Amino acid sequence: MTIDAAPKPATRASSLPAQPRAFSGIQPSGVTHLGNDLGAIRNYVALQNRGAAEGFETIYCIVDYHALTSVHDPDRLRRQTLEMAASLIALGLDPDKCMLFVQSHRPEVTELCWLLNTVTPVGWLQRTPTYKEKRQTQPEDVNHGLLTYPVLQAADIVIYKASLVPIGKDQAPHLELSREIVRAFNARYGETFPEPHAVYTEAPVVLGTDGVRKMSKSVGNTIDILAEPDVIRKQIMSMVTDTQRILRSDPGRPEVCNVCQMHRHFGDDYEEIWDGERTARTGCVDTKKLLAQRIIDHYAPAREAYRELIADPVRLHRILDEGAERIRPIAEATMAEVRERMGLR
Ligand code: AQP
Repeated sequence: MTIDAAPKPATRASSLPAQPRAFSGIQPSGVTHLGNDLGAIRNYVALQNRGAAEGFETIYCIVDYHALTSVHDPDRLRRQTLEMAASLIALGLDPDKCMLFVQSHRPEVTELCWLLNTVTPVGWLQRTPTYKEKRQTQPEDVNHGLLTYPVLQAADIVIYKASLVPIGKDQAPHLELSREIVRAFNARYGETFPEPHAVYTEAPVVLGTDGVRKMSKSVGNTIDILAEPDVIRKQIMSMVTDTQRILRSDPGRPEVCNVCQMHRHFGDDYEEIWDGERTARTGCVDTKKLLAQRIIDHYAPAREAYRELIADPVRLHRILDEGAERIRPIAEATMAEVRERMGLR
């Protein structure tokens, strides 16, 4: 686990929490892919366990308000929200150790988003890479939510005064913007929010099956870790490997082969596997088959847990409702303080 800079302890008599608090949000986007797990969810679980041992809080949120910028089918959004809750629990989140809830169940965050909008220059938002990308990928639907998306992210984090944010590297520009928004707010209204810091895994950017772009649903280059084994096998067998290795007898270059890179995360013997590639003892197909089997086996318990959880929506709703209730006091206290500081009360 890597923290991009040590969080500063609370200085003068501010209302910053004495202990660090961790927060992260994830979209209810239907598919949980390998990039989500290796890049972020593993750290959600690691921080949750550390927090439970060391006495700090960890808060995880399924960001359905954010999803509305792209998903406009209410039934789909509801279904995918439950699917994401089931996925996160199946992958190791424990509602007894962390607080897991749905963003829209704590609507105070939309008020805070509006208030933070008033300290955020519009130019900062127009420059964010995701906004520019979404303008390309959904040109018929460049809604205002896409522009203000990072402000809502900032509100998500700071309403809980979180200073540790486990994310993949693709989210770094958004987190930087959150830090700038925090600085702008604190400079205008006094020290209210801690500056959030990214927490990265050892795989902050996981490439997709094309071996070129970040693994991403919208690109369609994902490995869907909770899908049926046949689906996973097919996705992995379609992976692009070392493009210069044409013949089976050509030596491979594990350092540029995405399949070889993924082996790092599924077994201690990746150097042997790499050696087999370099000396052409093994071919790309062998290496892919092995990776597919390892990923299928690694996620088998999570797949089983997911099946059980998704078959019990009453339990999932209860967990999410309880999570939203548990964080209510933190959200309400922050909002009372912010309204006071801004002259609204
Ligand atoms: N490829 C990745 N490598 C490392 N981390 C990743 N994350 C996502 N893809 C990778 C991290 O997962 C967390 C959840 O991100 P999200 O809510 O943006 O999830 P997503 O919608 O599933 O990401 P996609 O697939 O990239 O979505 P689209 O295609 O809609 O843009 C974040 O911490 C993210 O960094």
